[in-house]
Amino acid sequence: MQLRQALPQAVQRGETSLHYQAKVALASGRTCGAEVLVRWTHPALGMVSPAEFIPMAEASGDILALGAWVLEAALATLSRWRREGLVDEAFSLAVNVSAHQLCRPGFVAEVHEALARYDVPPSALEVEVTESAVMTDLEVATLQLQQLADLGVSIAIDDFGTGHSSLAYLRRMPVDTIKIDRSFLTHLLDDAQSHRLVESIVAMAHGLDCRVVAEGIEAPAQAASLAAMGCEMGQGFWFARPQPVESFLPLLEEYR
Ligand code: G
Ligand code: G
Ligand code: NA
Ligand code: MN
Repeated sequence: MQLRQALPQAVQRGETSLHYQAKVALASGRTCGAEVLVRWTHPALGMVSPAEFIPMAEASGDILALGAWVLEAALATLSRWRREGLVDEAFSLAVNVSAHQLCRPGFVAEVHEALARYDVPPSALEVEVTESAVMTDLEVATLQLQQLADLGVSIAIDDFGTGHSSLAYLRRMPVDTIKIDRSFLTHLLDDAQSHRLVESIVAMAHGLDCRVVAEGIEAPAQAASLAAMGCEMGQGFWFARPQPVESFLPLLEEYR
């Protein structure tokens, strides 16, 4: 209850911050982007997990203000990194967008306006939506994603393979990237069926002209196995944990 009451003010009080997790090209080992993950440091309770407060914010509608802040803060950061030459033209930041945000009229215009204001090319922004967010209102979601894609923003399907969705929608949507959920990696190395399942997801994604990101890579052998399948990118504790900007930047230098 305490959390739910404090949530609407969290952003205004400056209690929210962003963490960054590297996305690594598996063939070269280079960091080619990052996912932005929001954090909330409650004055009394300390760091609250987004797994706890995101569903809360989605239920209360606070996700709209929170999501707008995340987008704003992410673009401000990316704009600065680009100006300071810390990242190259191809570096992209991925922002998680919930169903509520995606389906709100005006969302695309907001994104467009913010990109222009921060002088960030649309291709440097990726929007991550889960299968379930897309299925909440397939028609509106498809329309909005198409408009984002028309701007030049990249679209990624997050937690792929875990939602209740029809594969048919994938073909009709402007999806650039499929992110294989980390649960698929648990037995990648010790179970032949798991291996074949991930291989099939990669092949299917490629069949739809999508790039593949594997989430939750915790061991180098997993990275090698995925690279051998042709999976383009990886994300996970083996490469880097989600971390605040101060510790993320040196890591960027190191991998570049
Ligand atoms: O950050 P962590 O790694 O604990 O993330 C937990 C969950 O919170 C993930 O499912 C992630 O997608 C979600 N999440 C993190 N940041 C954001 C955000 O800015 N917006 C939305 N909608 N979800 C987020
Ligand atoms: O739902 P989404 O994929 O956006 O969630 C990202 C979540 O996954 C964050 O909570 C992040 O901390 C977590 N995460 C990122 N890399 C790894 C990893 O290698 N292993 C595990 N167990 N969790 C990870
Ligand atoms: Na995500
Ligand atoms: Mn994910």
